[in-house]
Amino acid sequence: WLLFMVVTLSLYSNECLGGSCRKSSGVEIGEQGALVNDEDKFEDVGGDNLSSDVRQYKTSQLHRWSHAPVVPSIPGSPGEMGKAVHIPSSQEVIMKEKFKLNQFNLMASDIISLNRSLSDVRMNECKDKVYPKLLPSTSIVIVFHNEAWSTLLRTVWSVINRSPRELLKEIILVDDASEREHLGRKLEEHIKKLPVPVHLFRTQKRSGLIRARLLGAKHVKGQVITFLDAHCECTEGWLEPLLARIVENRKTVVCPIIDVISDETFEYVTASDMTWGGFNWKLNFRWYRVPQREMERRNNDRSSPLRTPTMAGGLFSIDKDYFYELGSYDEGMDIWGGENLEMSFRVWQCGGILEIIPCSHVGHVFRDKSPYTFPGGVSKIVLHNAARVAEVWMDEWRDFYYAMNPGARNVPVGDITARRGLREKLKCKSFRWYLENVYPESQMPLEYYYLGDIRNVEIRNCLDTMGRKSGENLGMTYCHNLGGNQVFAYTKRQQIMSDDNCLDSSNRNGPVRLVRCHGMGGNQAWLYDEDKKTIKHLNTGSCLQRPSTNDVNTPLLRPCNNSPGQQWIMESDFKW
Ligand code: UD2
Ligand code: MN
Repeated sequence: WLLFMVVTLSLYSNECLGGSCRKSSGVEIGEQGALVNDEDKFEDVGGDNLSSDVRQYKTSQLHRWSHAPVVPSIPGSPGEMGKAVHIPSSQEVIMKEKFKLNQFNLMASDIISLNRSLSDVRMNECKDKVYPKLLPSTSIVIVFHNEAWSTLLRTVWSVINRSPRELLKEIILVDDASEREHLGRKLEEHIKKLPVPVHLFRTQKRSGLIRARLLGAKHVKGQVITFLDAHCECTEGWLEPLLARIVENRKTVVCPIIDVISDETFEYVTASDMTWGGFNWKLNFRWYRVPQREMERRNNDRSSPLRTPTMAGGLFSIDKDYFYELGSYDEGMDIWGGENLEMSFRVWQCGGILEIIPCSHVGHVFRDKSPYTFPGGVSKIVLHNAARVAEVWMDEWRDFYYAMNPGARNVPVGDITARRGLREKLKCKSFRWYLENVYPESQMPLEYYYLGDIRNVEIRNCLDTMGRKSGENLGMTYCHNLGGNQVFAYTKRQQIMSDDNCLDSSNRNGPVRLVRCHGMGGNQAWLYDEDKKTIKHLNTGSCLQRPSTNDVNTPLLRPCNNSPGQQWIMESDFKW
């Protein structure tokens, strides 16, 4: 039994706004110490409660939403207007020490006020937009494990200061079994004094961000759930466009543009509006450039909603009822990872729409490393979560995941019958449909002849990316039969791909390189002759040949001569 201690704290609202007003004063402590068992922990609270449906918010009346910060910041303080903070070199040692606590510059963060100002980063078209006068209210759900005080509270304050009060139902904090003193009583006392209702719930033992979010979502009273990470800063006008879009179509799941708060200086840096979400064979979320196709669909209006194949995962709004209709989250996922792609595939395949709203900007502290523990081991947890995504949603394309991740087969996926049942119940479309209609630019080829290693007949070695990046040479080494760097797909478009790179050559006698796949043929088109076992480079007419000397392991192009050094076997020994 997983036991959760649920502590509701501090409901203080000084004003009665909007139609659905619930007056309360002072501090309300409810359900303190209540123990909720496994079974009803994740009960479906959306269900038939249609009173919260955003459909009732359809209106033609428009409104110019504006609001002043609840607590104005002090001009001239460090980091104001999102500027960088620099720590004097005399304090570098302690700065570096503190960095390790959260994997960001905690000292810089602590110097900046909790309600620092940010500049209005929106493009001009956005500043002129008007939104419906009637918008649903939202509850902000923020989960955290061992978050720093200043980043957590700055997230909260940025919500308070830059959201229209009538749209902000409450802020729900979920402490996922943190071990830091400041997140205990001190936090409980602090949130009581905040000018909007802030509730704090705690998981009794570490449950991971997915189950922590489910706990938070369960207590949501607003019509829309908005999830944020615990180290974010919302900018001017971030909320209205998200809510307005959901009112237009309640099955739209919307994300802001996620800007970058520097982990070194806490400078607020605007991100490009020309990137969208994709993923690679390892099932990592990745940003890629928005294709021309999507720009045309939007009539080249960069301020209009951008349909994205996947979302980063941390920052999005969703109609509360739709969240549950769609199967909330996979509670079989632990700690971190995978839930972002899971929800992305699920939204698209099951009839929803996933968008980035370019008029909404929220900053996030991106880190190079994870600061917290992964009980049971990082790779085991991440592979377990990803396998659940692959097994439930990706049909035969799950092979790419298993082929790319040596060892993934040995990680148990757990019971997935409920999630497969959900897919059935919602009559969700296939992954092929998703690739064809939502993400034709995907790194996962729609049609392919072969997936596996490519072995040279003469020296019995295999092509190997050696983990190198785009622009670097292809390698070759003994065949290990484990997949990973030795897995290639030979596609119907005549590419030989490894993840998002393709074999590429621009010289009839040159080395073969790995270059980001462009899908346009050209230097990336190869013809495999099953009888002759040759791999011919179409542009130059040369053949792929094993490296000529033993100390250089880069495969080359040479005039075709039918020698065994130019013969390749596309047959796999390994199982995925
Ligand atoms: C990204 C997402 C994050 C999540 C993750 C994949 C953004 C900006 N961030 O990674 O939201 O989708 O991908 O899972 O899109 N946390 C817990 N309990 C845990 C571990 C984490 O409560 O056991 C909290 C953590 O304190 C943070 C949130 O979950 O507030 C997200 O974790 P992260 O910041 O480490 O994830 P990030 O930004 O690397
Ligand atoms: Mn984060």
